[in-house]
Parts: sequence; structure tokens; C-alpha cells
Amino acid sequence: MNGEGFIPLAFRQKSASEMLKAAAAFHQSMETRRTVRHFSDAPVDKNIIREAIMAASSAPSGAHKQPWTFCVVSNLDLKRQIRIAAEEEEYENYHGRMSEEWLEDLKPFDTDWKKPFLETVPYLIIIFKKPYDLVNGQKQKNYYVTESVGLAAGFLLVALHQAGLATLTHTPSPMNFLQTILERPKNEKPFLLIPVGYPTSDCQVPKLERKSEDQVIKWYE
Ligand code: IYR
Repeated sequence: MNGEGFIPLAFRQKSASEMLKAAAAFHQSMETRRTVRHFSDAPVDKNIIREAIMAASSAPSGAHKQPWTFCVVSNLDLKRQIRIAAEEEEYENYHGRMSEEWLEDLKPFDTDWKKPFLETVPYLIIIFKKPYDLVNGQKQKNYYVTESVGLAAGFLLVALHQAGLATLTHTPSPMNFLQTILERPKNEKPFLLIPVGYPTSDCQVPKLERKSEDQVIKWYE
């Protein structure tokens, strides 16, 4: 495959034992990742956030369109505005918009409409997805946008975890208010709101079981 648009792949072959060790170590690290809802206000080095986002932005995307924008909010007034708007929506969700079944399913997580962490955390990362790009006022189509942005979001959670930070994947619904507060262009739609910081020293998380290997893997040999 020769051609001007190609370069050699940077790939280092690892030994089988090195590969297994790396895979197992990564698995162990990921087993310790938890969704956190109790954050301290301790500051976080902006460069860690920058590195993690650029790692996220290396995710594969449809036709390599990279249809995402990561808004990083540390400004107190903006965090407050986001908290107020999110709590208004969540109040409605918890008082009628969510079904009884849904509320029952959420009981183990001890959540409610109040979201104080939106102000406490040093950083809120809001990922926007771009169904199309706007280039000189012209619409240019993006592809597999939800899949692409979902992958980037996953990369981001992993990168932040590896860096030693805690995250919450928060989806206040609807979340159009983020587009307004952050003054994003009309081709950007809010995808995920991720508070990032350190957990409080007494942070507790729900006692959850993860599905077993048998439940999640089907081998076809
Ligand atoms: N968005 C609400 C409700 C909520 C919904 C699901 I599904 C969760 O896994 C957790 C919460 C909230 O953030 O409280």
C-alpha cells in the first residue's frame, strides 16, 4: 500500500508474556475505577486535564472527522449557572418525569435532584458532539457521530483514571442548557457532562457487583 497519504505504522511487537502482564495490569487498574459523586474542591493541575483530553481526542472516529469539542469549565460563575440549570431539570426528572421503575433502579445509588458537586469540583468537562461541521457557513457531514464521541468519552474516563482522578458520567436531561450557557454553535449538541476531581477523603461508593466473565463473554471457537 504505497501512496502519498500513508506512513509506516508505529507498532512495537511485545512478547506474549509482556502482553498478558500488560492486559492483566490494565484490567486490575480498571477494576478500581468507580463513578464518584462526592468530590473535594482540591485543585487539579490543568495540564493533566489537557493531556487526558488530547488522549481522548485520539479516539477513532467516522471518516476521521473527530466530531467532538471538549469544554473545560473551572470558572465559578459558570459552574454555578450549570448547577442551577441542571438541578432545575433534575428536580423535574425526580418529581414525575422518571418512571417508578427507573426511580426504583436508581435506589442503590442514593442519587437525587441536588447536584452540589457541579460547583465543588475543580473541573467540569462537557463533551459536545457535532452531527455536522460548519465550514464558512457550509454544512459538512460527520459520520457515526454517537459511536465516535462515545469512544472519545470512554478514552477520557480511562485517561483521567490512569492519571489518578475521579469522574462522574453525568447526564442531566434534557441538557440543552449547556449549549446556551457555554454559548456553543448550533452544530454542537451536549453529549456528556463529566465532573472531574479528587474524591472526598470519606467518599463512599455503592457496593456493586460487576457481571462475570460467563455473563459478558461468549466465545465462538
Ligand atoms: N440523571 C439523573 C438520574 C440518573 C439516571 C441514571 I440511568 C443513572 O445511572 C444515575 C442517575 C441524575 O444524575 O441524578
